[in-house]
Amino acid sequence: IAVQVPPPAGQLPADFLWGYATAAYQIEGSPEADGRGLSIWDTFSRDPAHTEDGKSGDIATDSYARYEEDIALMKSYGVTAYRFSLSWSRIIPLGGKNDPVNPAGIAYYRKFMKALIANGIEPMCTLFHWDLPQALQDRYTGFCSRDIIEDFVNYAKVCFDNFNDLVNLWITINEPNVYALMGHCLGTQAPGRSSDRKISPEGDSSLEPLIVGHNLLLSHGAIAKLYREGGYKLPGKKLGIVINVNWGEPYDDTEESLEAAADFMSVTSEWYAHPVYCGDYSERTKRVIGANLPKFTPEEIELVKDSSDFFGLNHYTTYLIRRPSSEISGSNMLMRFMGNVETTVTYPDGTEIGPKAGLSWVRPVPWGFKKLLKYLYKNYGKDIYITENGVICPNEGSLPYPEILEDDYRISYFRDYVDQIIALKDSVPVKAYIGWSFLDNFEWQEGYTARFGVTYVDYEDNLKRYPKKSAIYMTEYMGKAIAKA
Ligand code: PNW
Repeated sequence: IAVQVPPPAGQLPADFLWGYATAAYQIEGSPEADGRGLSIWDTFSRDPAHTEDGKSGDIATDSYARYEEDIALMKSYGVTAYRFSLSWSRIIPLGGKNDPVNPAGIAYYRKFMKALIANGIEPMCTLFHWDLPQALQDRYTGFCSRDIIEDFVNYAKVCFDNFNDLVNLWITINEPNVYALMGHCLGTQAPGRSSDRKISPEGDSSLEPLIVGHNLLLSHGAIAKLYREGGYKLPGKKLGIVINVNWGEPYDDTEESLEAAADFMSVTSEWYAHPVYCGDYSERTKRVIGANLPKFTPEEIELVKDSSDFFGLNHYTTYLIRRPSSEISGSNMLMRFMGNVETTVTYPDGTEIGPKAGLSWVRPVPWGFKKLLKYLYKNYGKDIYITENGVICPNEGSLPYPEILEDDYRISYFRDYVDQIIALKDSVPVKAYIGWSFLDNFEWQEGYTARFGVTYVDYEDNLKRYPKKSAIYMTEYMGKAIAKA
């Protein structure tokens, strides 16, 4: 494929990390290999009603078996880092602190990480990217219970003891906000609990996302304490959390819309970021969520405060925010958890915020990313690691091979977003840019219908991998943008 690559707008420092991300359940397959236990995503996605194409992650991209081929391809892309997650139920099949550790799972991930390092790729390792061991969900309803904290800390300790010599960059949790809302409010993701859709037989779970969020934060704080006090935080090593933050731009310049946008930012990101960086829920989050928001004790505030060495940011898009035209009904939980606001992509004059993409919720709005980076650095003062950023081209799901490789829309998205980092390089310290995703994969409730990869995976022909045009473009663009050591 011929690709025109213009010179980047400026230089990033030589130690800037660049690469792609994936998550265990989305790529590994091999659900029974080497003594793996069941996770809530096995259970959830094996019900065909739960995914767009009725398919589960049982096969995914078969990356558990094909890791050598995948790493070779990654190396050919010139990346310097790879963000992946560990499958908790491969390491402790039943999940808990009194359950046996699985040596085969540990051996596998050690072999895998060593292969990355041997190829010059820095492992960026996430402990929990949503695939909770099913046994813990069954035992005490997973993150609904405080019992999860000790079990999660124990799992983290097993990982630190076995992999810390190979990992400099640890991530505790991927997107606690998305896990709490999708899994315990909308019910569109595992464990599929929802007050609106009543997927779970237990029925009402209206307080659940608040409790789940709280237990995710406490788990993160306890793991950070173990990491620091347990002697794992050696020079050059870091541990943090990853939060998904989209930018909320006021719909118009009325006071009402400014307040609505602030409320949106408060409950989508501040809910998690404020405790982690400042020690408690923010006053605005307390006000917007109301009396049901759990309270931290003074000891817990100390535990979660300043518990992340960096701001791990997953960012995809920007919305226009206004107050809803009509009263939000009590059952519309998501709305309430979004700060009693309405999101739209259309300005008052009818123009749209960005071109339509292949999924309804993500449109390219690079200027929103720039505003967000400034906002996050001003509020939290931490180095920022972009741990996910990506898009799907319009029609990408239905295009045949080889046309599907011509993803110019993704190229523009990546270039425009990277250019914001370059533009801010003297004012906002961004240390890494990790795109979502290394390859097309199991996109949760969308099944295999949504292709976020820079690598096309042919699900009809033995999962063969083909670099899309964006992969080729990014290799050259980032190669030029990052200064040589
Ligand atoms: C992330 N939003 O989730 C996840 O970390 C990935 O596993 C996933 O495949 C990827 O994004 C693409 O969806 C998100 O509503 C879920 O803005 C929701 C949003 C963003 C990211």
